[in-house]
Amino acid sequence: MSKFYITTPIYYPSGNPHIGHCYTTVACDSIARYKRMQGYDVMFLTGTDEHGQKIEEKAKEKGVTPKEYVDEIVETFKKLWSYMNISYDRYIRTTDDYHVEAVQKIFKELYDRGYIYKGEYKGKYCTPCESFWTESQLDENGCCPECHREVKEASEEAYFFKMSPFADRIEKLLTETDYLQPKTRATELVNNFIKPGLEDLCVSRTSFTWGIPVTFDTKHVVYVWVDALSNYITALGYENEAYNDYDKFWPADVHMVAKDIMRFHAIIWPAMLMALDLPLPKHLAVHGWITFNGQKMSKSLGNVVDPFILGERYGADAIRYHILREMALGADSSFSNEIMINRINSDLANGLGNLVSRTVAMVDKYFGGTLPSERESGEFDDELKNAALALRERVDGFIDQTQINNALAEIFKVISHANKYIDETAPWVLGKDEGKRARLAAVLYNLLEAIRISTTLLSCFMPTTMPRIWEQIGAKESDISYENAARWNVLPQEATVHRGEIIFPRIDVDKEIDELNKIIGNSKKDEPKEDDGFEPMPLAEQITIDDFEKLDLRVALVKECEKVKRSKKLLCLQLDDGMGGRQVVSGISEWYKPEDLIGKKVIIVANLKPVKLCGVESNGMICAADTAEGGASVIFPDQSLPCGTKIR
Ligand code: ME8
Repeated sequence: MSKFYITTPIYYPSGNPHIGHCYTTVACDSIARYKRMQGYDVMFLTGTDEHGQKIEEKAKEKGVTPKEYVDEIVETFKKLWSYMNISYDRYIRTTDDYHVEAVQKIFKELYDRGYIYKGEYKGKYCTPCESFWTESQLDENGCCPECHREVKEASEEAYFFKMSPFADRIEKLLTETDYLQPKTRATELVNNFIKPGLEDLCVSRTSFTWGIPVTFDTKHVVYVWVDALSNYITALGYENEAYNDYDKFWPADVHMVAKDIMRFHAIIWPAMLMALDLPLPKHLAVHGWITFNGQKMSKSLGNVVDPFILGERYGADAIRYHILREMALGADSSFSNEIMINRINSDLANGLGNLVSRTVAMVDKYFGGTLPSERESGEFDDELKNAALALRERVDGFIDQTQINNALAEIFKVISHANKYIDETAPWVLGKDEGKRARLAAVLYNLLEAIRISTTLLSCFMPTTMPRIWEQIGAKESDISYENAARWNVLPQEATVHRGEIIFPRIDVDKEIDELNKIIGNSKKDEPKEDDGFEPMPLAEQITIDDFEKLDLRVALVKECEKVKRSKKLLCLQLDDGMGGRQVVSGISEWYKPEDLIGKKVIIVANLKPVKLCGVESNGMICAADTAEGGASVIFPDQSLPCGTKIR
């Protein structure tokens, strides 16, 4: 049997988990479930990263030991995963004895091989990120380039890991293989870290004790990232006796992480594995952040949405569905209660829920709950059947590329198709005509089959509610399988349904937002209110349609993006405009980082005369809205529009 190994990052138990942690975990869980359904022998690993100065300080503030501190939070993580129906196969804690021993052996091995040496570290240290930075890596305010908080001067005797011997291999890994998903991120890594010369990494600390001691020099503890990254192999039994799965599962098929920790997984982790002479993981899937009011949702920023509260109100599956559907690989996704509730209403209540309840109610009404075996096929049947039968292959493709939002979009296309089929075939008209009973039975049977296929695939993403639908459509356990998801006529000809409760009740948006705001403590609705004091700019002079026609607005994809040197305001973007590509310079650097834009489609004024800005040529302009605060908000069109699409 083929194997499949997928991992989430191991999370810092420095505060309770939030919806951002849920995204990676639910995404990995859905892929793990899908692979299991396909027949793979799956290992799905998650866990907690429990060492480091940050934890030591938090424990001190609370007056408990670091271990007591993490034990309590780890319980909350585990409770949340059980609540969200996360089917992990193994949970690693970096305080587990076997991991500690294995990391000590890994560190010693790297030392014995000559890749780790002793030196002195002087630099800028960011405590929340546990990262040392060089001067050139700091942001424009001299702060941490990752979290933008203050860094402090630090110096200590330390061990270093030689990175430079691996620079060429890592560059090739990022640019010539499909390790990185999406690959568009390779440029920023190569330009920011590899091209300037890979600096040796400081891999031990003496300024605190909550870490794994270096066995041959015990005043040092192992740098928390070396400790943490090793989890992906120690959890399989590498250099320890606790497990025996290394040979079977390594290399990993997918490490999934958000962009904030891409560098560690795209550069440092491969370098460690190369130094140990171990095979490299196959894919690193990097997703964006779930943002809240434009900022990354994070414990330290205090803008966390509590998944327990949301789950209790709408059910874990609705939350799973919403976050999976919203996040496109590579881009950020902004969290809004209002968008979530609207999506639950439109896709789950009106789309799927309605399809199931209408179908089951009609089988009940017209046939007393059991279909007769006579059938008469007719117009529209083949389209529905073909769409449902082609679905599995499409979903397979998107899962292999970790594009879960697209996989879900495909499933919901079939669900919409089935709802449209009800309108096209008008069963309520057939039901009035005794002579059309065989046709009516065929229509309802086709609907049951389309529901069976789509919910079978959907069950990997929404594992709790789908069995309730199967009960209603009378599907047996054996009807639900990967094989049967590409077969028709699986339900018995005389299918029997069982009417049940409404699976996804419609939510009253306004009432619910008010309730939520009371609970979560947001005083405002997500949308800015009309009386926010916003004054629109005076209207410009009138133009004719011919004037407007002179403007050529197009959709373009940001392939590469970097800051223009010597400028605080300018970004230089390489665009795919569907016409051979172009370079555009835009004054939005204060509000957007290159990684916020790479992989996204934007709207450009495509026929502007070229100009030079700070010596860099610009061929066009990125369209953005003026924000009330005097900033710019880039206009992102429908991301499925092809590059070069004209906008009128
Ligand atoms: O970085 N949106 O742990 P961490 C989307 N211990 N995903 C988010 C998110 C958000 N707002 N916030 C967190 C660490 N995540 C290290 C990892 S791995 C060897 C060590 C998710 O608790 C996302 O997957 O800060 C991100 O990569 C991870 O949580 C970081 O979690």
